[in-house]
Amino acid sequence: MKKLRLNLKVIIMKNEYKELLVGRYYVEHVDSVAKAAEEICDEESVGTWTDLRTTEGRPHVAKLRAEVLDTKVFKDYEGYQSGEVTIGFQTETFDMEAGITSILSMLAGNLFGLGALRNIRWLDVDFPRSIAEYFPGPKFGIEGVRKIIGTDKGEFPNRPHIGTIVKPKMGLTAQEWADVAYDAAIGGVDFIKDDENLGSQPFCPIGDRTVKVLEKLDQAKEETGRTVIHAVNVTAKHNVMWERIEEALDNGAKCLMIDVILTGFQELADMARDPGIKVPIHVHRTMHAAFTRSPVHGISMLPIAKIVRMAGGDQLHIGSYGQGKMDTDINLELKLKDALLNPMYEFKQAFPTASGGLYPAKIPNLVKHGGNNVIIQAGGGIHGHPDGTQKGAMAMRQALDATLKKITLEEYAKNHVELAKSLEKWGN
Ligand code: CAP
Ligand code: MG
Repeated sequence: MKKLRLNLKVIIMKNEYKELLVGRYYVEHVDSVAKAAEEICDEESVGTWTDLRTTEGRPHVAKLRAEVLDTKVFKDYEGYQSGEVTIGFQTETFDMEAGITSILSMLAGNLFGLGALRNIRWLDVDFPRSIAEYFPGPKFGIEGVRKIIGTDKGEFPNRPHIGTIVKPKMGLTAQEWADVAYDAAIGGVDFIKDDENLGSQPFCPIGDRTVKVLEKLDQAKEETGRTVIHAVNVTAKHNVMWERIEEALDNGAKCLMIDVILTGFQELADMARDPGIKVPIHVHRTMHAAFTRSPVHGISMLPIAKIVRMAGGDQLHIGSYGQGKMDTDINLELKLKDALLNPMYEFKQAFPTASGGLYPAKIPNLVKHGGNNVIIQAGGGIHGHPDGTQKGAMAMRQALDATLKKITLEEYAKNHVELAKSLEKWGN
């Protein structure tokens, strides 16, 4: 697969020296919040734990020091102080040929391990244009994805999308997987994705799965007139991933999926920039909770969402607005939605995806918070329907229709048996 090389020289000349890349952190420091800020600046730019006699006074080095832009003290505890610090990193210190790795080595590098910081959590980031312009942003974005699927028109133009993850996660043969996908498509989903741990195991090789699913989705389209796309999970080690991308695309894949924490963000940026990839990229985030879940330490999903959009993810999992099977924080999820939808240079909007323990009764609340720009995904909530996948998908669509028509699910279920059975099984 041919990759585009950026003309770095041109971009660096446009880069204004004083533009800062801004990181915001929650800190707990054994001494003070002010010291935390200074220590982060030293460790992540031109200093270390002590003064440096030989090189310290050199002006071309000193001007690269990160700057403390703001500090806030929250509370003094026995033995530590908590607060928030805002740090400005000089854009000149980034090695942009190295890509996102260089950004992360500073904004999310050694600082997490500094001993005097009991806890530190990276809360937010703002990229100056000079950094953002190294990245492609989503190739399709919400608008592009809607055009492919056809939901820019219809009874409810630009409505939320319904998606499914074929379950069980693993074990089905490619044909069995495709048959389940067909049932879901006939039932009314817009989008079907591989589960994060389905790659190209011998029982369901990626090429075979791609072809068989495509055949069944083509058949569903002939029967219903509706386009449904399948996101093929290409996540793998570098060379294998690019082989799988090629294999999936050669077999007609209409969407690719990447687990971005596992592969690294730069792989996503390289995919989005690759002119040979002419399909949307669905971004799953498995393993994120290892560092996003603690409220005091690690990395919030907010910087991750901004990086994913900048790198070119068309769709990203952001949580399910305070419900579902995964740990959830509605206030954060609303910010994540904004990060994907609000203006960010010329980047297209990325589609917020809600997933994990969802079923029809969850839809009104998802639409209330997510509006039209939400992909509502259900695995168990579709394939676990008492009458199987097709009826499960119908129940999801009925719940969405009811919500858009402003009718309660209870009321709608009186004339929609699929929805009624789902409410009966999982409650309303
Ligand atoms: C959902 C899912 C997703 C989770 C991940 C799963 O399936 O496919 O991976 O949503 O969480 O395997 O659990 P169900 P998040 O619908 O059967 O729960 O979206 O928060 O990253
Ligand atoms: Mg999954």
